[in-house]
Amino acid sequence: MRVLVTGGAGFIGANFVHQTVAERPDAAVTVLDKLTYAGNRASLANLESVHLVVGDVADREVVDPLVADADLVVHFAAESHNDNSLRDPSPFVTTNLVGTFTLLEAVRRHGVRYHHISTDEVYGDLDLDDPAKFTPSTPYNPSSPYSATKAGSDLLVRAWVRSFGVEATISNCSNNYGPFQHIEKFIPRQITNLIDGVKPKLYGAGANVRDWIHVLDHNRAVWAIIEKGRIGETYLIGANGEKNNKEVVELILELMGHEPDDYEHVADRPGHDLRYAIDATRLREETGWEPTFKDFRSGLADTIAWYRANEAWWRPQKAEVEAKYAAQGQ
Ligand code: NAD
Ligand code: TDX
Repeated sequence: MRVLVTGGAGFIGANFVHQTVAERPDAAVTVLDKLTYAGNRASLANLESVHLVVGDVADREVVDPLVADADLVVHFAAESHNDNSLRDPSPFVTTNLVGTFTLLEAVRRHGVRYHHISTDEVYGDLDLDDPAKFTPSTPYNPSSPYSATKAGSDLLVRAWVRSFGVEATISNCSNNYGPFQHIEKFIPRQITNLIDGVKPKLYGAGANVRDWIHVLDHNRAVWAIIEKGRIGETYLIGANGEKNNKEVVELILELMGHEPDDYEHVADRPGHDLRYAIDATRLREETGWEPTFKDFRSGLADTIAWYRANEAWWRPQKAEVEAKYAAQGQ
């Protein structure tokens, strides 16, 4: 099977490529990645069988021949960071909307199976004391330019299924953690701050809740949907991992040998979503998928060990990332 993975040099995509090469010897993997600030060639080191094409998913000339040569497209490429989308929404519109449109037109022309990677943020947020979780029928209500462009890309996929018969599935996953995550994101930012002797930075009071899932479990669910999912359907991926940000920072501090209150409160994110929570019943019932990382504490300990052992991978970006945050009081 020829698999085209877009965004395969980013966090989740690179893990997907490693898992696919290790577990599916019948898959020939090509990665299409623009290598933006978030893409890193080093995340695909030692994968000689993988063909990396450096290019833009919004560029029809690049996309068309690659899709024509594929049996399956798995679309991870995106501008993915909320804080960046508040500073400059422009690349979010181009990559997340025009990029998805360009891929959909190519899979339509060539009759190729397509899986669309999306996020729980398309549903907006939940109150802290609301017993509800997101389900596939929750109305879309995105808050940030990032989540609005992801929501728009999901709707394009649905329209291309209905109007043109494109064979597509969509998955909306909760917050991922694990190796190869860019250090602008919450968990790796705090781990690398502590390695540098800097206090973790908590937005606002730290009461916001995220539903954490290990990246390897996300990707296993993606393969389960590709193999067992129904065309045209949306599957929510989550592992019942709700924690507030303060609890996560306290756990990182404890696991790294510091006092649990040794962090700083910094300026909050404008429009900061309060809580995300996933009901993954459809995924579990239709595909039999179950998470394998059931203990957040040990998954986090492994992640901390990975960042300690792979300083050469993240060090070149640290000063620039922190300078951007400092400029906005974070
Ligand atoms: P990331 O920012 O780490 O990686 C994105 C990758 O896409 C990078 O390698 C980048 O170079 C590439 N890219 C960006 N613009 C491109 C373009 N125009 N053409 C080609 N390549 C381009 O992101 P991630 O955290 O790995 O997220 C991957 C996908 O998963 C995204 O679609 C995101 O919305 C979704 N998602 C992420 C999470 C999470 O917790 N990180 C949760 C749910 C869904
Ligand atoms: O330094 C920080 N301090 C802090 O308190 C940072 C960077 C973040 N935060 C808070 C903001 C959020 O409540 O931590 C939480 C997680 O922040 P991010 O890692 O930026 O993730 P989030 O905004 O929740 O979005 C993530 O999950 C959904 C991914 O980045 C998205 O790509 C995905 O769609």
